[in-house]
Amino acid sequence: MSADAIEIDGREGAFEAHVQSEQKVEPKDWMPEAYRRTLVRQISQHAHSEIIGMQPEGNWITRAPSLRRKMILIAKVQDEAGHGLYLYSAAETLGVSRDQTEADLRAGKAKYSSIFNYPTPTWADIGIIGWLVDSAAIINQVPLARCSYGPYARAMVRICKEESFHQRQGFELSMALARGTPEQQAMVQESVNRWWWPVLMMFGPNDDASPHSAQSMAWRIKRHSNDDLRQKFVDQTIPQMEFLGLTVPDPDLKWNEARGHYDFGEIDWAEFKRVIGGQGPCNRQRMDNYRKAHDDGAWVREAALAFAEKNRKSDSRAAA
Ligand code: FAQ
Repeated sequence: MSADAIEIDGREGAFEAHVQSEQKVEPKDWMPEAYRRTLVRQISQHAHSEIIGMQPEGNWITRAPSLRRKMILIAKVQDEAGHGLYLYSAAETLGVSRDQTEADLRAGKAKYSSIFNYPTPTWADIGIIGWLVDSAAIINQVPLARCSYGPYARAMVRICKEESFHQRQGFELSMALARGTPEQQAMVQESVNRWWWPVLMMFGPNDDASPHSAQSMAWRIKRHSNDDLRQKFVDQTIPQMEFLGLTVPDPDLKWNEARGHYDFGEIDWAEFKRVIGGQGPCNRQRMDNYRKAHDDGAWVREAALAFAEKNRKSDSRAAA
């Protein structure tokens, strides 16, 4: 074995021991290239989800039914933009620029969460996104605050605090509709019927079909498997549904006393594959809007660069 190989093996071993002893990996630490690539993939995908995830709710800002609801919705959508920016910054600490990750999304090379490819035709969808989509996001992301990579873990602490406010406003909105007129009750039930299965898909493929889970868990990036988190979401959400007098569109759902969990039906994985493959109900529209916003913002980027250049020149004149 060459001296270099022994050195690399030594570093691998030290890295593994560091991670197994629950210490954080920081940007300047040595890390295996595959660990770095896994984080770049997950963090940038997560960032893109937050940015594309502004669209389904942004659709309702001009039509929110009261000033209070409009203020809440604007604040929520702004928070999502902020989450995207923290996450692009976390990815930059791994050596990929935000320009590059955004270019990959525009080029269709990068994924974002399947859930944001579904439409929001009714006001109830805004309550359901806050309640169900943010609940699922929180269940997935709270363990990521203990992820082995320091910048991602720290970003997650703040993001989860904001997501928990989002979840509460969604539950409160859904509760107002569930306790409202028969038309409002029917609207919120219809929305649950459309969102239930797509929300369960947010957790990713079943464990035996998830190519990345085992290694990501060994590296302590992911702390729980996709199926364990999905089960936690179902167990937590069904009593909330019952409290609101709502039902989920799953004839196989039932409490399993022996397991201490709800049993639930099989997800339509063909639909999941279609949606992450670009053929969901709104994939095209989401990407067209994203590319258009980028093109429309060209003048802002040019003006900011010209301003920075002007400041740089005047700073260097002052220093001379
Ligand atoms: N959609 O082996 P695994 C939010 C892909 S943020 C699309 O299980 P992994 C806040 C996966 O990337 C929501 N693709 O992969 C909000 C991989 O593809 P690749 C986003 C999916 O990474 C609320 C392949 O399938 N949250 O909601 C999906 O170990 C309201 C194989 O899968 C995060 O990103 C999916 N649902 O586990 C914003 C959290 N599932 O890369 C606005 C961080 C799987 O090989 C409004 N991410 N894939 O081409 C994670 O925890 C993980 O990346 C998982 C997937 C659990 C999503």
